Amino acid sequence: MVGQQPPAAADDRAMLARAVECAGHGPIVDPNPRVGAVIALEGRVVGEGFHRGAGHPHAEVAALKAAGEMAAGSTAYVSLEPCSHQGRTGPCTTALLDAGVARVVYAASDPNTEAAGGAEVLRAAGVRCDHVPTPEADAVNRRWAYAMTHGRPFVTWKVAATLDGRVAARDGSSRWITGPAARGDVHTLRAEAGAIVVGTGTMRTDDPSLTVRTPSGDSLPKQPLRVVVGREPVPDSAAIRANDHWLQVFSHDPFEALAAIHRREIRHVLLEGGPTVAAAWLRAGAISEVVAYLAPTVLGSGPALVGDLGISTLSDAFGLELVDLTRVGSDVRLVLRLASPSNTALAQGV
Ligand code: AOF
Ligand code: ZN
Repeated sequence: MVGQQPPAAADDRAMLARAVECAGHGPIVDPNPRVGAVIALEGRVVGEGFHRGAGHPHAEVAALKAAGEMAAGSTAYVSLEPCSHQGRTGPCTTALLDAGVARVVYAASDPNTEAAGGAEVLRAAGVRCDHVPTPEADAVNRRWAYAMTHGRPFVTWKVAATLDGRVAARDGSSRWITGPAARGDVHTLRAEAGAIVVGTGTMRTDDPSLTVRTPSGDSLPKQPLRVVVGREPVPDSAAIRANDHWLQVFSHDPFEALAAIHRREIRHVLLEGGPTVAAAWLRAGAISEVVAYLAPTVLGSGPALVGDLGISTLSDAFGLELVDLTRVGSDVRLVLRLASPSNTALAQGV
């Protein structure tokens, strides 16, 4: 009897949770999403797979390969709707049909219009296909999905300031506001980003090299693209010139920079610009997330972490939602999300 019953939803969720776990093995920095797949026959896992990045087989294909003959009559659990397009690789719908999969359960819909529609293709071919959304499946590709939906990368603004919100002293010194633990944490942030953006102002005052290092201090093999925004020339002696993986966008329009980055199939940008760039990007609604390190020091003077936003009254303050608060060494790290820019008085007013 058991085999004739439709599988319980709890089993579907457990299999999807495993598929999402598999997805997590994929690279964080990649043009493609992280996707995992589990092939189950009579409630038993007979194959698993995940996507190793653009150009590699999709998760479904990897899992089908692992399942071999056992894929016939199986249920395929995929963390993302199977693709139905010919991209760098062939359509997963075809692979699933060719393998004789009887049922497909997927968690997240595909926001990439070029690849979406796989569920309908499978149903039209007579395969039962169920959509079971889960928060975990959405979370694993949150930034990628944003980039697909908006046609530009997801932006995290990282800032380090004193307790009174200063990012530099009056004499311009700014390099070591936070302690070593927070500075190490920044490398983890950078390692998750496909590009790091700074303004020409930061370039001139801090001369950052923007290289990403592992916790042991080695340079990361796959460095993010360094992007300088603004019309000021980058000095010949600038540290950023020491490597060729950088570019300058001669514009103050955040969306021009983001378009240039998006064209390179980069989905997540870490904005490390100074107060002027931060203000421009905030006002434009280009920032989705803020990671703020606050040091237990007070300066009393020096530039604030963000420049003038054109706000004159408290009720127009730029509202952020606190999603995490962690002590990092002797500093504090806040992670904040921005409400949709269209909901803020600020974005409407500028
Ligand atoms: C993946 N991995 O496991 C699945 C994806 O250029 P392509 O051929 O690799 O296609 C990329 C698109 O395929 C991707 O943006 C997403 O919409 C869809 N599904 N992608 O990278 C996978 N299942
Ligand atoms: Zn696919």
